[in-house]
Amino acid sequence: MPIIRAALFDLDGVLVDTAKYHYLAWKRLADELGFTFSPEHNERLKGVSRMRSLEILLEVGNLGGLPADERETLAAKKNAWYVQMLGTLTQADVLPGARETLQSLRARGIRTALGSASKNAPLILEKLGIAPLLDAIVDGNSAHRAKPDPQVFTLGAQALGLPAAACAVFEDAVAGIEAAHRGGMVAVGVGAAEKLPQADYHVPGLYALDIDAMLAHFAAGEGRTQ
Ligand code: B16
Ligand code: MG
Repeated sequence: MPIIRAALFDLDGVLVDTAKYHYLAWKRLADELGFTFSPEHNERLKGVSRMRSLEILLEVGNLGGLPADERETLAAKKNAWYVQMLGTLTQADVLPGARETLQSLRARGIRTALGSASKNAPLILEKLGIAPLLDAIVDGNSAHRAKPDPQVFTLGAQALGLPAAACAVFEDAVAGIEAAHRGGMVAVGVGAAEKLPQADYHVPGLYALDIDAMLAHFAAGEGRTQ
């Protein structure tokens, strides 16, 4: 019967859509390496760390097994293109309902935190102007174990001083839902429900979130469905 006292948010796909920029940068790298990288391939990179994303991309191009230093160079190249694209982000790029959700949660005394795999999270938050709405920020710079490992969310709960059982995680990726569950937290799937069957509660986007209905759902003991 979880009483939710904290909400932990994934970044890409939940608060902002940076997946399109990740895709353009990875595709440019694949083009340079001489193979096709499709939007379908890109789905496999969502919520996955930068180096693991590169490994998946190289598998697609049958280039697995490159030495570590070459992989580092390729990842750095992709990141430089991606960071250049982030330069165009503005406050208008916050996904619909995200800013209002953070504000409403805090107005009710529910604490908020970021739990993102991205090492670029500080830059993205600054561009979006939403860092002041987050009580704690955990990202790829402070968490080193990639989702589905729960580290990014466990550190968020710790930073807020709250037990995992009091936390709800908002995620758009299967690996993130699994991370929440492994960390002992309930998970709200953001996006198409059929893509996130393991989530304990679903919303198509934060614009559609009814906070009262969600809190009642979890307070009624409708927590973990798995
Ligand atoms: P970076 P999230 C994730 O963000 C992205 O979904 C994923 O595509 C990306 O590879 C990962 O961050 C690392 O990002 O290269 O900026 O460190 O969904 O966990 O907020
Ligand atoms: Mg995500």
